[in-house]
Amino acid sequence: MRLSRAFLPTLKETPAEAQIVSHRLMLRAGLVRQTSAGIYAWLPMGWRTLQRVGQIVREEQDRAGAQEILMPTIQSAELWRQSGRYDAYGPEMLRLKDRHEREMLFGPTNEEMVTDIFRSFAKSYRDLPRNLYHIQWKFRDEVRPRFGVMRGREFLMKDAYSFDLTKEGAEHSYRQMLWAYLRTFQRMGLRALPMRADTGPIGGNLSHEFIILAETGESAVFYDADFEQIDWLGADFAPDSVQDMQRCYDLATATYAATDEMHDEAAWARVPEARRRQGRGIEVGHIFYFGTKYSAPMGLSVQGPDGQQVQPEMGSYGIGVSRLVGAIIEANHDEAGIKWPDAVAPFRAAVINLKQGDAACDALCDKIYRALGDDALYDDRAERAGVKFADADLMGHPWQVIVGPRGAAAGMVELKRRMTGERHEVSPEDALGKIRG
Ligand code: 5CA
Repeated sequence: MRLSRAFLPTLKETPAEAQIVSHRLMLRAGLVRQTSAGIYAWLPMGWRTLQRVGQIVREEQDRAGAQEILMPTIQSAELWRQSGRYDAYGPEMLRLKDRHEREMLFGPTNEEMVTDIFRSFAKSYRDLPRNLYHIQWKFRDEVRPRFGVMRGREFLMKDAYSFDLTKEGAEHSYRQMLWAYLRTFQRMGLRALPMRADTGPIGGNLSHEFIILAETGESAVFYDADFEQIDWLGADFAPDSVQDMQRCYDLATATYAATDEMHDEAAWARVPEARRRQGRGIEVGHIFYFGTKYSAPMGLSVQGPDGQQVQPEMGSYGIGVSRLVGAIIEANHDEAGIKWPDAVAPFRAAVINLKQGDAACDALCDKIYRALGDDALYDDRAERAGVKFADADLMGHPWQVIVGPRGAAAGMVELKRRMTGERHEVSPEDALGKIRG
């Protein structure tokens, strides 16, 4: 994309309403625009990143055997009456009426709807196990929407739902998702720690939150320092092995790590004092095992191998896709702006033309830009070099290809790595090779 024609509205001033750095940078770099309290429009730069984050989530869900569907945002109150949650949910639920005065709601989560869909098709134990997921907008009328997309009212969530014949089967599904989550966050350049968590309005008695340690995080956490050192997906973990999935789960449960709601003083006292860590974190994912909490009241049952009807054991697994964009920035920035990890960057590289109108500079920039195609943002504006550098640093492209008249005459460019600040003079071919990885 050519910057001179792009819709990438950056701000010079720091917006006063933004309290945390990721929110400030998302507004300044033109990723989002607030349209109502806790509701955001995603502008080209933000939308590209949101899609990349969503795509990594999708690939890892598919790899773990979950199947993608798309359920609607609007649901009928009737379904929620069947589970008993319509009245229990409270003012966080946005309730609506259609023209026939039928009660509807904007979905805050989809346990009821997916159970309804599944019960209309699943008849026998051969229809199990299954895991269905979607990536869809949710609405929760949060009391205090804040920190931009971190705690929004409308937000994008990946939610998966597993159906198993037995408790053991359900526990296996839970471990598969725990493993998939560790992979998902690692691919985004994040270190997310699975911590024992409260189940809240989703219910059940087994649950882990995936926490990225950050001072600005909304969750208070307690953990054994050893927990941070675990190489979750280290070289000795074979991908997709059942034993390793179990080991990963055992690691997550053996070492003390809990959110404040689940904090257990007695267990905490057994952690050697020097290893006790107390901090804050951002919850980017949350997984639940809740047995028959929805299948029982909603009448979902299948015929078991012995001919008896069985109520499937269920779990649900959420990832805050839009929250992750904020969390990634919170973990990767400096005073100048965002430092996108390669896997989620809106553009892999900025091509910075230091002398627009200089024949050699224009020709070399065009060549590099054409070679990179959609991966590059070409700064072809008639702006000063300082402005271009500042914008590239703010927007955080992993690579900057800087083309000036002296280099262009010698057929060389400068290549800057945003994450480390390293700069090297290289040939255009070498630059392209590095950027393409
Ligand atoms: N049905 C379950 C799992 S699918 C569920 O809804 N879980 S949840 O309530 O924990 O939400 C899942 C994830 O969505 C959270 O871990 C968090 O990352 C994200 N999330 C929750 N509320 C918000 C919000 N107000 N703004 C942004 N992201 C949110």
